[in-house]
Amino acid sequence: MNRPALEGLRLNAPAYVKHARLMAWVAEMAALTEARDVHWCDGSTAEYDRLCAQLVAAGTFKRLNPELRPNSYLACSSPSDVARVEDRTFICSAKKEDAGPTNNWMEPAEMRALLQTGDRALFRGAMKGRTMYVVPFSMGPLGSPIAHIGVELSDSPYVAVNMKIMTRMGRAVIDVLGSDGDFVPCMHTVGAPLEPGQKDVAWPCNTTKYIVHYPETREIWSYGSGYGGNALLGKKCFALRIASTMGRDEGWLAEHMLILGVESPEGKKHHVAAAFPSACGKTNFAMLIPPGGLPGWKVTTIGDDIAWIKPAADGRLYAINPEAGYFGVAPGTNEKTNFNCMASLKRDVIFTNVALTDDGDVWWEGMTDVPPAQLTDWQGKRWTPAIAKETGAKAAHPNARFTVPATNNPALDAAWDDPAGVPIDAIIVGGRRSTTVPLVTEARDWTEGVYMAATMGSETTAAAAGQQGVVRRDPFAMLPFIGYNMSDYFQHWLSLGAKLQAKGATLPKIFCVNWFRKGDDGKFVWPGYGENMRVLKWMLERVEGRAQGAENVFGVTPNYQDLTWEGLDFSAAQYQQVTGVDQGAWKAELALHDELFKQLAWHLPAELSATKARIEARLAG
Ligand code: SAT
Ligand code: MN
Repeated sequence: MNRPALEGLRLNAPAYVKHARLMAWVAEMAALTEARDVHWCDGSTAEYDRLCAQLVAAGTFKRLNPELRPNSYLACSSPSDVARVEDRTFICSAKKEDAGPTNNWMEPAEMRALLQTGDRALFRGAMKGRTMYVVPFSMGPLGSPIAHIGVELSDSPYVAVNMKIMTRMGRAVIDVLGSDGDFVPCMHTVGAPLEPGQKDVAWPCNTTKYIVHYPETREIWSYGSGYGGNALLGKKCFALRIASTMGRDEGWLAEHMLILGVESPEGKKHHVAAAFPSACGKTNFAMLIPPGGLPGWKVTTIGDDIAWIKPAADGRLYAINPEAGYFGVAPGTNEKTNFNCMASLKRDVIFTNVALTDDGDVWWEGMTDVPPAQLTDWQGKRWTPAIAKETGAKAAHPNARFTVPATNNPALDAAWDDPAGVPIDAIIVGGRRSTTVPLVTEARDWTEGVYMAATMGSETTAAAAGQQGVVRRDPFAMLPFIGYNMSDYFQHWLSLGAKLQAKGATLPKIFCVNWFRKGDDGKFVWPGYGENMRVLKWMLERVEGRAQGAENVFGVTPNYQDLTWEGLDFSAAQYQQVTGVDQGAWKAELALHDELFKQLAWHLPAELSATKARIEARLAG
């Protein structure tokens, strides 16, 4: 299509847009969705401020008291739209086995008919009465060889402003795309068309939801939700589901991992990546402040949620954080649990589903020991501690979130947006387990580490719709985020490790952690948060070959005296409670690994079954 023809469709493309394929796609999508008009986001602060003011006028945003929380807003969603919807998330590969048994799958043509091509396709007319925002974004430093570009088309201005914080977004991305650069098309609608004269609601969405990925053509189509990972398509949909398939094809890894830097008192710097499921403390671990008993140690943040890890010419694995902001869980965050996070949240924040105080600030469960005398809860109702006691009503939704630029973080690592990434020395995996899994175990080799990650279990949290607190297998914390067959993903990890080892490279050591063991009183035994530095220190000393540990059935765990205890009152008996390996519990655990391996039997790497057999033999002996 030439420019005059495109303009006929009121495409409104700025003169700096030179990409015919992009313009044609935008025109096609505007026609399909019958959007009222099209706005190309330039990513400027002026545009951000304008959109935020528009969201305030629409009732989606409340501007917070500028004296208490400058440049910050609160959005409260529909109570039906508060978390990722895993049962509505689909991987539509051509072949069902490529999506694998852990993903929902539908024949691509069938899904396209439903969303796009059929007479009653959901996207047809879905943006009536609304503006379609064109949101060009880069995952990773702009123009970096590791980065990839996406363009999200969305009828949600809430999405546009969140994407401004979470990614490198706007005109600069269009410039990098040039006239024919590659981009991942990300189509999003809240699925709430407006008829002429119809009044909008504060949080438009639809009870029907589809979060759809076509891995072969690298496309994302999301319908019906305006919340988090369902709608900010650069995050889980692109940077994990689509990127994991790119990584499989191109020899790299897209992982649900935080990345941190650790400097020892001697000034030696290491980098660690860690996979924990959603709402299991990735943001806290990435911003950890070492306790006073460990003077001279310093932790800095590279990323808090996603790592793209690629082998470099020297054979080592380098990681970048593809994001530019944090979309973290608010409840439980306070100056004791995460001081750096609270400092990051002092200004420039979009809060979603936290409570509003009477003086125009925010509050959530756990922010202060003493709650405010009264406030407005996330559903707009009056809330007092007495009401909460009586009805159990939460002031903030348990999956309430903040969106904040990474540059607000006082502990931001100097290399956080280095296009080359940082070399990874250790990889940690861990779930939320009240029992069974020890505080820390080091894998004896890469394969045993992959086994630990593959069989990891975790109790479910409020980050996803559905029942909470039930243990499920969550391999590599990627169960909801893997874009292809899980067994093939395990094989990809094993093959990549073998390939690098064959080149003589030193692979990162792999560790499995569990901060969440509970005592008979139902309380966490391990203090967690900053005290996790003690475990981190041991891991890095192991990397350097200077710390001791004891072999257990599936790896190496430190003895009590192998950790540093200065400044913490934690007895050997308590230590036994968080590290003990209970034979009966492990027999039951291995039965669950069995179940997982049965589910994943197709293409399951033989090395994993062999590792399991070795653990079973050790357990029996
Ligand atoms: O809503 S998100 O998917 O971005 C958050 C999470 O579940 O990790
Ligand atoms: Mn996450």
